Amino acid sequence: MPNVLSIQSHVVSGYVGNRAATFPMQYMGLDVDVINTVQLSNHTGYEKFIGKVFDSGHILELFEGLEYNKIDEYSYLLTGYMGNASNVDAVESIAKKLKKKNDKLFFLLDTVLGDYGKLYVPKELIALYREKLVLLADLVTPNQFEAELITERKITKLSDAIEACDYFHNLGVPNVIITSSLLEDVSVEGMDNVPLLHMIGSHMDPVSKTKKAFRISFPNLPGYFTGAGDLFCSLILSRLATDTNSEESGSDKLKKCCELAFASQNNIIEETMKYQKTTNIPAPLGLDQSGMSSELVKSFELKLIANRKYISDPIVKYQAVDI
Ligand code: PXL
Repeated sequence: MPNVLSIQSHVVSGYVGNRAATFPMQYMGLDVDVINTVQLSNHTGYEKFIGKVFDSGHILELFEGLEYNKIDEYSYLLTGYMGNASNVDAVESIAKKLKKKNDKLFFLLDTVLGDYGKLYVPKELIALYREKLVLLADLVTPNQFEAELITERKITKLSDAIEACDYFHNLGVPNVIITSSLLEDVSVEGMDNVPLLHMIGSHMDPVSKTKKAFRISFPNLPGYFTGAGDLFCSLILSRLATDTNSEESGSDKLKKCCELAFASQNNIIEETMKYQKTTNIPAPLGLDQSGMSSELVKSFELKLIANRKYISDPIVKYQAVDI
């Protein structure tokens, strides 16, 4: 039975970080152990948030307890929102130890830095991700903004997105998913009238170095669904962990798992949209939550539990196609 150590934030109310990720992985049958990097009343997009960012000493002491009791062997490590720079160092040390214990450990590094052009962590984390954690990762999942910050190049065309994936491959990361990007030169038949976003996935075989990439194009939905990225990571990890078809190549598996994980996320977001306040919804691009009332922010919280059936049984509306 695959087991996961998930190191992310905790919020009392709402669904970001471990609160968005733990339940889907458990629902998919994985054993999930949880370390919280922060404990806040709610996510940072609300008018106010109260709580603590845990220091790296606290994270390391929890892991020390696991080591002491020899309950520190995992098949998957998932990390997300770190809160501060020293937590990145703590996670680096934990990742190295876990890889030593299990050389097949799969590390999904969600490079949580910000979105829509706005950082929600201290800026020194950008270099720390680039220089430390990325080098240990088996899959990275930046959004467009995060990919641009880490690779230090703008992404406006499909070729830019592919180059960004190659940047990570060249650092030794076999799997890359740019979770959403605006690409001016990609259009899709039958979807001409809607603003599109594109998920770009790329797999490079670590031995043969052969590479295959794909995209999933989908409508840019109006709203600000904080936690959607955390949810996606838990879904793709669950799919990779439970897909037992060993006949497939790594790239076929990534593509198939991505299509299903994306569909689950998309189904849940579409259901969430039915509940959100219908007035005052910001435009889909260049969003800034500051100035939004807590009531409006709350209405974007993912309706994860009510829509749990889509975690295991998504309706696939948007296909992954080779690029
Ligand atoms: O989904 C990213 C995220 C995770 N954790 C916390 C956050 C956010 C985004 O706002 O505030 C605490």
